[in-house]
This record gives sequence, C-alpha cells and structure tokens, in this order.
Amino acid sequence: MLQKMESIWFDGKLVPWDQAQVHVLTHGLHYGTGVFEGIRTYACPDGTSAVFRLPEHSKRLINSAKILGLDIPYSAEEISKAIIDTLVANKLPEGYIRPLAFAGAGDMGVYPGNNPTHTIIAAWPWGAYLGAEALELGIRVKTSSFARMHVNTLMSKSKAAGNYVNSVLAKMEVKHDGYDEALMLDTNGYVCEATGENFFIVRKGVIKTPPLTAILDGITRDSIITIARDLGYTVEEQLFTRDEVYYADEAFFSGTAAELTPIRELDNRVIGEGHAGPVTKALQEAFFKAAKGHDPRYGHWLTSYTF
Ligand code: PPE
Repeated sequence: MLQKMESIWFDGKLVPWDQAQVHVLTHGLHYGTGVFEGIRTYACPDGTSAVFRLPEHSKRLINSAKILGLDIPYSAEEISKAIIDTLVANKLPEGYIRPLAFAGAGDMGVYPGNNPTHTIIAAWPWGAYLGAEALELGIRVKTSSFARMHVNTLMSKSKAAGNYVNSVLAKMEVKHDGYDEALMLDTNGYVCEATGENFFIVRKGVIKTPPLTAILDGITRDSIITIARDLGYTVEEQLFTRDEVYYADEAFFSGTAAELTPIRELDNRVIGEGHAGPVTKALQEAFFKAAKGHDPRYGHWLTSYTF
C-alpha cells in the first residue's frame, strides 16, 4: 500500500490527502482523458534534496496535454513551482512525484466539451519499482502478445492516461506467467519499449535503443544516452528485432520509476552472462551519481530544495 502523505496539490491549493477527491462522472475516469508525469526526487550528500530534471518533466506534461487537446491552465514554470511547494509541504526528502491533469465532470459523452481541466500533484516515498533486488540482479522479461499502439492509434509522445490500458494488458499478461516486466513490439514487429520503461541493448560494446517513433520520449532515456556518450560509448538510435536481443551481450530498461534496471532474461533466453553486465553497471552507477547529486557535471539536471 502507498504511504499516505499529508497533502495533495489540487487546482492551486494544498488539500488534506484524503480530501483530494473527484466526482464519479469525471470525464477522465470514463474516457482516459488525462495526462500525467512521473518524477523522482533524491536526497543529496549536502543535506538538501533535488528533483531530477524537473523543468523537462513539467514541459512534457504541458506537451502531453497539447497533444491530447487538453488545456492546462498553468505554465510549465508554475507546475515546477507547485511541485516544489508540494514536496516542502509534505517534508519529503526522497520519493516519487505524480502530477496529473484531467478532464473533469460537467457534460457526458466522448467530446470533453467545456468540462474543466483539473490538475493535481501528489508525492510519496517509493522504493525500487521492479523490486529491491532488481537493480542489482536484473529481471526476467517476456515479450507481450499485445503490440504497442500504432503511431496513428494513440499518441505515444503524450503520457496520456488512456494509453496505459495497453501497458496494463501487457503487464498483467506477463505477471500472470511469472515474469517481472513485458517487452512490447511495435505494430511492425520491431522492439519498442516496456509498459513503463524505455529499452536498451549492448552488443559488441555498442549501445542500441529504438528511435522515437512509437515510444515515449523518456527523460531517463535521454539522460542515459547523454551519460553514455560522455563516457565515450557509441549510442545508436535504430530499429531492431527481438532475436537481436536474444544474443545481445546486455540489456536494460530505463525510466523514472524503474531507474536503470538490468535485464537478465528475455523469453526464457539468458541475456549475456545472466546478470548486469559491465556497461549496464557503469551506466547505472553514473546515472545514480548524477541523479543523487554526486556528480557536479550534471548539476544542471537538479532542482534543489530544503524544508
Ligand atoms: N515508456 C513508458 C511507456 C513510460 O510510461 C515511461 C515512464 C517511460 C518510457 C520512461 O520515461 P521517463 O520516466 O521519462 O524516463 N513510466 C512512468 C510510469 C510508471 C508507472 O507505473 O506509473 C515512470 O517511470 O514514472
């Protein structure tokens, strides 16, 4: 169960956690007309805390809404400020932040019409998304029978609530069979992303990740690509097939919640040595150093706060 915090930011005001409620005829509840973000904040060695890539997340929330045609009555800067206010009010030094904007109640029917857009920001402590051992040992993954949505079916660059029904189907399918996460292919059969993570492989020292076609433009993905290139690795953004993953030397997922999680198995084939490989380990270490304020080269990615 999620650990309750004191308050949630709701349309400009901090309200007690249990009072952050909506009507059952909320448009977003019926039709998935909402957009959200997932952001992490980490405790830093100097005693402050810092939100990782806050302006980029706030901007993506605004862009997600724009893609959906949802009108958020706040700027990205106002969202960033409200996020810091929420963290300070809840005295949260480290955890996960969930902003959500959604079409509210008013009219019914598919057309959201003039229904108001509501915006909330919640935050809570959240440990390793795929289990405490996952970051160390790696996880078991299965290719889902559900394809990621076609680029003209749903808009993958929007972190839209409705898009996640596709993710939920895939996740339930593979969890039922005892796997930790689903790898999803696009409608042409190429490797795409996971239910809530971007995907990377390493082969012969070269890092490969699918291009920004049918996937979310992940902020962790972007951070990993930057860090990898800074470390001197070649990173190629190109399409590849699942059989190339079977004989890859290493594979891993990236995401705000999942951070950098090694993959030890795909479709019952052991990847590489069956544990986090040297490139994955190097990137994971560099990523955590950057996100947790241990590497001044990436200090511009951090928004600090104290309470
Ligand atoms: N792809 C998808 C489909 C996705 O949902 C995420 C984030 C990513 C890639 C990685 O994006 P980024 O966080 O910017 O690196 N998934 C969020 C939701 C997880 C959830 O279960 O909820 C997250 O990691 O916060």
